Amino acid sequence: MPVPTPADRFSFGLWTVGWRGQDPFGDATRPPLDPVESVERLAEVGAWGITFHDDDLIPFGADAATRDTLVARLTEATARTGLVVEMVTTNLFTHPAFKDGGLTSNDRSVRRFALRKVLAATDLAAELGATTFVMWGGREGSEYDGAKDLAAAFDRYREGVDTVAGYIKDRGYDLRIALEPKPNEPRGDILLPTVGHALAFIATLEHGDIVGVNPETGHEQMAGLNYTHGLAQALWAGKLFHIDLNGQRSIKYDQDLAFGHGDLTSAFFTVDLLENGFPGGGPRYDGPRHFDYKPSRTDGSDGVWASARANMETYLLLKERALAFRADPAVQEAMAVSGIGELAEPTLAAGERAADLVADPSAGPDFDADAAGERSYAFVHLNQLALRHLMGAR
Ligand code: 3MF
Ligand code: MG
Ligand code: MG
Ligand code: MG
Repeated sequence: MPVPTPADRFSFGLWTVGWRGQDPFGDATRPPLDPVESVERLAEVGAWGITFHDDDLIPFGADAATRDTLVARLTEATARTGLVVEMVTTNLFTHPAFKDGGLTSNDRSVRRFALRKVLAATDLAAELGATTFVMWGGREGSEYDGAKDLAAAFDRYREGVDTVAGYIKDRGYDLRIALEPKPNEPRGDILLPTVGHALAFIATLEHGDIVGVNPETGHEQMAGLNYTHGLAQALWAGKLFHIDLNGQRSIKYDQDLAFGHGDLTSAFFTVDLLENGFPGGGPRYDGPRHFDYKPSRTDGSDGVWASARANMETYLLLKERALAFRADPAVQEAMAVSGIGELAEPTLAAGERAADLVADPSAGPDFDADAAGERSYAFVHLNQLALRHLMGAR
C-alpha cells in the first residue's frame, strides 16, 4: 500500500480524530483525546498538517493565561513533530448563545460577541502561521422561513465577512478566508448552502479578493450535487482556497465518512481533477489535501488512527490510478473520440462577432443538424476505462 509522507500535504482537523462519537441519540463511545497526542499520532501516520477550531484547543471562555499555556503546548508539539498548522477556524456553533447564528443571529449582542470571537481566531491563526482561515456558518440559518429577515441576514453576513477580511488586511496577516458551504445540519436550512451560493455571495463583498471557498465532499453531496463540479467551478473562478475531503452516501444526514467510503467513482474524479487538473490545462489546486471526516463511533481508539490512515491511503491509491488513467493511450484515444479537447476551442473565430455568426450559413441553414445528432460521443466507453483503472483492471 502507498505510504503517506509530508510531501503529500495531508492535513486533518483536530475535531476529526478527536471526535468522541457523541450524536443526537447517543453518548460518546471514546475517551477524550489530548490535542498534543493527536499531533503526535498524526505525525506518526504520515500527515503533514493540522487544523482546528479555536475551541478545539482553548475551551470556550478560558482566560488569557490558559489560552497562552495551551497555545504554547501545541506549538511545542508541532515544532517537535514537524507538523504545520495550515488552517484555523472559529467555533460559532456549539455554545447555546449561537443557537440562532453567530454573524446573523437576530440578537445584535450575539453578533458582536461572535464577530469579536472570529477576529480573535484570526489573531491565533496568524500567530501559528496558518495561511487559510475557514468560516463555516453552521448556525447561520433557520428552521422556519418566517424566523429571519433574509435580506438583513445577508447584509449582516456580508458585514461580518468584510469586517474579518478588512481586519486581516489591516493587520497585514498572510491569511485568506475560505467560506464553507453546507445545505443543512445543524440548522434546518443554512445560508450559503452550496459552492454556487457562496461564490455569488463573495462577488458582493468589498474585500472579496481574499475570500474564496472551502468545499466539502459530503456537503455538496447532501444537496444532491456533484462535488467535482463544485471544485471545478471554484477553481475556474480562482476561488478554490481549501478543501474538506470526506465520504457521504447520498442525500441524508452529514455522514463524514472517510474519503472514498461514500461515492468512490466521484472520489476518483475528484482526485483526477486535483492531481491531473483540467484536460486542457487551466487553473490548478495546490493547497493542502485536508480531511474533515469522523472516525465512526463503532470504532474504538485504534480505529481512529486506522481511519486517519484510510483517508490518506485511499487518496494515494486513487492518485496512482488517476495518473495512470490520463497516461493510458487508450484513454487518450477515447478522450479524442469523445471530443474532450474540442471544447477548448472558442466557439467564435478570432475577431468574429455575433453578427458574423448570424451571417454564417454553415452555422445555420447549411448546418447538418441530423448528422450532428448522429454523432456518438462514446462517453460510456470512456467511463468504463475510468472504472477499469479505478478497479485496478488495467
Ligand atoms: C461541519 C463541518 C465543520 C467545518 C469546520 C470548519 C465541524 O459539517 O464541516 O466541521 O468544516 O467548522 O472547517
Ligand atoms: Mg462537514
Ligand atoms: Mg461533513
Ligand atoms: Mg467541513
